[in-house]
Amino acid sequence: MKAVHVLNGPNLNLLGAREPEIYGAATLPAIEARLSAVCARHGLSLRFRQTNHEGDLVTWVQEAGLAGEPVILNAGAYTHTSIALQDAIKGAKTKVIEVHLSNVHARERFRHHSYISPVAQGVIQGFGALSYDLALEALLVGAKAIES
Ligand code: CA2
Repeated sequence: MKAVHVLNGPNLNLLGAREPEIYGAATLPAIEARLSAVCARHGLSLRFRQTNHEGDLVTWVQEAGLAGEPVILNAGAYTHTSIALQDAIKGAKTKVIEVHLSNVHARERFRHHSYISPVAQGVIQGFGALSYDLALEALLVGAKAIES
């Protein structure tokens, strides 16, 4: 693994600016900085991106798949709606960890269903910004287990 892709969906650019009681106070650049430092320590590069457009996420998942690189994905509200994203993950045949800041099962019913979960390696949610760190840790531990 050379790079880790962290892909963020719609409205996550607002992180830290609104609804801190649900999503916490950390901003997306702060999360990126933390993950980037961890990746650097492991000789990996980090591709950290956010978009408000579903098709961008599809394209970026495809890119990661072609490169054979793992993805940490917070698809935001597209988690609950996007068959296109599920298809992209299935086709990419690369490791995808689904993350959420909030515990979606403790929220509205429409957030309980995820199109990502059935095709993800695992799901980490409810730990605020720490969900991203835990997902990266899972990838790194997983990669080490394969090496040894
Ligand atoms: O908990 C998560 O990480 C979510 O993926 C966040 C999505 C939501 O639709 C999912 O159900 C769960 C929403 C992201 C919106 O982010 C905002 C951040 C700050 C202020 C407003 C929106």
